Amino acid sequence: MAVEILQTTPLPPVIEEILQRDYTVHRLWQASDRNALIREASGRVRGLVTSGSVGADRALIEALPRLEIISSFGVGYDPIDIACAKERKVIVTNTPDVLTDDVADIAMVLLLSVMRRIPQGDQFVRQGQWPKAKFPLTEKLGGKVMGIVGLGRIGQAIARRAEPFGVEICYFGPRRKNDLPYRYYDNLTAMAKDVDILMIACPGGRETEGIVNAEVIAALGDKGYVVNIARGSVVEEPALVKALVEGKIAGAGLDVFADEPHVPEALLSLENVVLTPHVGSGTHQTRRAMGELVLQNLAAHFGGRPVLTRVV
Ligand code: 8YV
Repeated sequence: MAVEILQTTPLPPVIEEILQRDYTVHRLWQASDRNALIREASGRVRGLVTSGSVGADRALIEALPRLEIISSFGVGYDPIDIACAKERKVIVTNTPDVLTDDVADIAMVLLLSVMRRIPQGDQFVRQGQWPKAKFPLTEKLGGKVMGIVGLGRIGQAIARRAEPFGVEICYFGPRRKNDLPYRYYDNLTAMAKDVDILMIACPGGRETEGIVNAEVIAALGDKGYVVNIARGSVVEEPALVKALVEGKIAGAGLDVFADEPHVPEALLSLENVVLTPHVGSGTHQTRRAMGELVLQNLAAHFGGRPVLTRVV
């Protein structure tokens, strides 16, 4: 008898194929009656496959009495109730490392796009304005100071990319990292005052909720840029939108939002923002690698071996 898995969200097709071949899979997002599906399968489901966007709340975890493992697609696990998983002795795994480079790439792309006004340049050419007018000058990246909020794997990968552009790096986080050569701040407002770019790369969740608040944004000032590739929850979004609308900061590159897939209406008409639909890890290669890790964690657990990338 194949192990029964509850799956909350689709995965890349090659991964789906293997999942369906090796397990009996209940596809929650396709169920016309979610609760009925959970009730019917709850006594048999031993694995939950979810993502860093969908997660698993207490109600779902508690509805599955035989649950042993939550294998999540994504590095962030903020929408998974970790406390509940611990109480229930459910293993939680995520997909770190394999997506670090792509997310760091998107961070640099967003930063350069907003500073160099790439979307506007593209429109300028397409709309036939080039023969008639000169494209306005933009902002140089080299020589700027970047303050990274959260110097974890992704933050460090961004630092490694930014340095060769001539960017000076400093960081804010819960603790100083003595093995890294960058200046540390234990106060986010103080760092925002000293930098040109606030690069948000920390985990989401309660500990970082709203830490980039109105005070931090004001400290960054009207020459400052915000880039967020982490979670919308880290930023007080209304304060950021207000600062952008009023020109209190220079611009923002945003891949994540408070209420995805909904983006604040006010941002849509602004010239000083570049918006992407949470695609940091969104390449064929990386999504496949993430999916493989989801499968490997499940296979390890149900094969009686330690999982590869355990959160708790
Ligand atoms: C994924 C992410 O797109 O890894 C994360 O935490 O936010 C992204 O890589 C997401 O988890 C999948 O929905």
